[in-house]
Amino acid sequence: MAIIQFPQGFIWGTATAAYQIEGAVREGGRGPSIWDTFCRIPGKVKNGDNGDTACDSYHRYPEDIGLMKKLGIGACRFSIAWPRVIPDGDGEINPQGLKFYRDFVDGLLAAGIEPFCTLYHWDLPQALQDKGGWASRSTVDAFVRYAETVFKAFDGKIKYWITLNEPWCVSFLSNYLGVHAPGNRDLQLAADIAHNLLVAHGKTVRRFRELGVEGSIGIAPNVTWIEPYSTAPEDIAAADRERAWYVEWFMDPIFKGSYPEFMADWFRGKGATPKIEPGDMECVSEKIDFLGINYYTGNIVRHAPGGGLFDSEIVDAGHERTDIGWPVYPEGFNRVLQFIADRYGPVPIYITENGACYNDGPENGRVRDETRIEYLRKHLIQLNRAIASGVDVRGYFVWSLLDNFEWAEGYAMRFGLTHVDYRTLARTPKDSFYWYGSVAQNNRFEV
Ligand code: JJW
Repeated sequence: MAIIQFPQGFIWGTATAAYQIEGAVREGGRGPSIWDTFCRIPGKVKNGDNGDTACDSYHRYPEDIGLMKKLGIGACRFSIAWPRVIPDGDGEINPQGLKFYRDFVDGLLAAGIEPFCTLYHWDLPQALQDKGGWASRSTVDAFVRYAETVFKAFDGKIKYWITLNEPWCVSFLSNYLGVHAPGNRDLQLAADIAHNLLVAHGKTVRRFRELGVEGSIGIAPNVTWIEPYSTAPEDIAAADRERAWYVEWFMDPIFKGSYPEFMADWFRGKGATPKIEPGDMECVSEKIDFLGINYYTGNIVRHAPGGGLFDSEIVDAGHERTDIGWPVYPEGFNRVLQFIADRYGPVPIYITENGACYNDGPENGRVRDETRIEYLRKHLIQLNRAIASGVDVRGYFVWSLLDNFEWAEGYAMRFGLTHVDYRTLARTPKDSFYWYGSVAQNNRFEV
């Protein structure tokens, strides 16, 4: 038996997001978000599901904090719903919204759990979408004002801040591929939104510094590892283009102050160059204290003239797949971390999401999700290798504490360490909950 040991002080946590777990969408003064709207467009979300109730964590958060205590984790990544704090996005501050999150954060702190707060996890106030959404610079300014409101309300209580979750999903998945809210299909719009999101991120980091807020701030992009199908130059180039769309398109501006040249050429060729204003790139590249990384899967890609966006196609390499259909590719975890460390230097990293969709349910009160334990075990082995090689990873958050609303997949896809019965809202820790709790409490595990 071998021991996989993590560094002293390594932070273990779980992650959730407001729209996916809270419910209570018309309580406490909350305003509507783009996901409330999107869920009501027929065909957009599996089974016509929506976040109206979700896991009812708005009312049941003390029980959820109890689950975190039972796990023995040191940190909780959660998100604040902008429409709860400023219901129309840029108008009056809603004191009930701030109170809800103050009670939640105080509960975490009383339980000895460090809050990691995501400011934006996809639930844009609908009123701002009605005025152009992220395509409009006025939304950028409204976001900075919302962030400042929350910084001031939680200064000294919340010391880890994430500006944006997965800007690729917010821009391209939601406004080019049309899979997520608001469901547009326009490459120029998506490129402009991707740019404005980066500007909003940079301006928020600047405001955080100007206010002298205690703690550290970062961003949490999603990354998919892309491997070339062969050593043929055209396959390597195709894989580079695919990976750049997920990784470099967002990280180069933050760490290098410019877009990756060959991708900028590609967007120019598509007539979708983002509108960059003077000073934008200096703002976007405002130094961050840490980089969040959301990793789930990897793909094998080869050159395919006319295929996809980049004359490429995904090759089915026979990897096992989770129940949502994503390949299980643990080696990609180590490789993408090496790639990021090599390209961007020694930035502190937190794995802000890693987890798997397996839809096991309870049998006689127990959920035997061995496949999730295997997924986590394999990925933590790869993470340990990345750390041993010098990548400065300081913490790891499983997606997710609870089964929850998985966006366009609705409640059909389960990522939780805890099973949620959506009829009764009863929580049942799965076998993976106990396995991960042991890892978190011992900072190591056996293989
Ligand atoms: C890509 C679907 C066609 C979430 C995607 C769909 C079709 C080309 C998990 N991360 O719920 C990526 N998640 O809220 C944040 N990460 O394309 C948290 N990425 O593409 C989790 C979904 C995702 C995706 C979902």
